[in-house]
Amino acid sequence: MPQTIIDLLNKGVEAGNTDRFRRGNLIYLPGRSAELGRSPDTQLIAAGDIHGHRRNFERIIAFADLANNPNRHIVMQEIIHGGPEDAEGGCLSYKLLFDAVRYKLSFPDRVHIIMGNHDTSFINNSKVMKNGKEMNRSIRLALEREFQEAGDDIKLAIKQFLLSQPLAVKCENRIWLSHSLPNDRFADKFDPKILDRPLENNDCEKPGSAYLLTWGRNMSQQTLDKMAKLFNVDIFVLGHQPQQQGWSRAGENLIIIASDHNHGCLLSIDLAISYTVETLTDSIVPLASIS
Ligand SMILES: [Mn+2]
Repeated sequence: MPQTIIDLLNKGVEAGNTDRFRRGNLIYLPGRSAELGRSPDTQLIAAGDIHGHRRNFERIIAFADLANNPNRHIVMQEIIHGGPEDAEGGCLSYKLLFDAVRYKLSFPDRVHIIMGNHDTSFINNSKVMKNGKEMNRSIRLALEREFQEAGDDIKLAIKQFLLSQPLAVKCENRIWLSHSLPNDRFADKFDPKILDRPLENNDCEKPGSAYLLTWGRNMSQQTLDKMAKLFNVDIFVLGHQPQQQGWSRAGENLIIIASDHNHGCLLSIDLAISYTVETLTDSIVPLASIS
């Protein structure tokens, strides 16, 4: 059983590295083109933070229906930390991570799981709080209880999977998706070369650029404009910052979405057309509307 999980995670690493839309640590999604085929349903389903919310994970997968939509992609993020707990209060969200990896393996070039800041905490075994609880310790204790002497090997395999994740998705129609962006104070410290080279542990530690890209909050319009210029995009779709209503417009060029509670939502993006933030807002789908 532990070896099956380790094999699964290792296959997840391999699938991420050989994803045919991956360029360095970016996923590049073309518009309607030969590469994606000529189907009119060339779409991207984008989810926000999931945090162990299995019901929403299932709704997102049901909505995407990748099996019947061969030109449709899906982006997920922040799968871990939250949801069911074991008898000692340990975080069981690794089970959902394993299922997300299985989903990736079913559609290896169309399921893209990007790095979140909770992933960076797991990678570096550092603290991260959620609802007053230190989640890194919580998930590690649960893993040790379930896997016993294989716990260290499982934790290593999880870490390697998380470190192998792409950092962002860049669409030809000038939409960018990542967990977050550097905050104002660190915008100048962000090194875009992080997008082109293999990630190392310290890239995920403050002030490493993978850390900066996943931990920023409350970016000013000036920072948003600066990052849009740097990445050569028009619109940001991010997670990370909690959204009680499921989403918000948090800048002239920014939509934040969340998928980790009953008011969560997803975005259904047509990769073949151009958007304004206003028209993209019309593409928000409440998860509660999906059976
Ligand atoms: Mn986050």
